[in-house]
Amino acid sequence: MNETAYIALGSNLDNPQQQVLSAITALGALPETAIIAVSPWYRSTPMGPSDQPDYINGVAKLTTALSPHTLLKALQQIELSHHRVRKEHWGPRTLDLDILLYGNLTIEHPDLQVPHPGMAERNFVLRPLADIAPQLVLPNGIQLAELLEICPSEGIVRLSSGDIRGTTG
Ligand code: A4P
Ligand code: MG
Repeated sequence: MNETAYIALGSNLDNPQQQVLSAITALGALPETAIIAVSPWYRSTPMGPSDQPDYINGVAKLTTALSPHTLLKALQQIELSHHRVRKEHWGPRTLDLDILLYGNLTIEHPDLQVPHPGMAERNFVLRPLADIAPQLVLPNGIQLAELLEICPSEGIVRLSSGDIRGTTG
């Protein structure tokens, strides 16, 4: 059966704009999976160590027949193919792909927590998610709009589609 999944994309190394666009292409090529929507892109100041470049962040909405763990493995393969090297926690990365939501499931597994535990405090996740799913309600019954209201709004700038395609930095 197909489920709706929301994936957060983030990059702050090696031409982040190119990284996230190429990740969208890779998501669209996953088996038994189709992209339903891609949010606008945002430039955001780093959460965590501040001695790293700004991030490009966005969210993709998928429909998929892959199980949550199969989807996670597929996302990790895409990260690897974008030369992701895991070093510092919250440190810079060429590509980070997190499963925000998978249907209405709550998953508490050592390798996979859904909804993504950090999403409620991250405006660079909530804002693009709300752009493509303004009415969304989390599995615990909380509305996305409520989370967005109480989440600090500083540090992020929405890019125009021209910005994301036209820059190289
Ligand atoms: N994992 C558990 N649940 C999930 C899930 N729902 N989706 C596990 C994806 N993975 C999930 O992730 C560590 C482990 O999380 C994986 O092995 C998987 O089994 P990781 O990407 O290898 O390691 P990490 O970088 O230490 O953690 P994580 O969670 O990706 O980092 P964060 O918390 O996402 O932070 N600032 C801005 N402005 N924008 C950003 O995008 N991103 C980070 C990374 C820091 N600062 C940022 C941004
Ligand atoms: Mg991750």
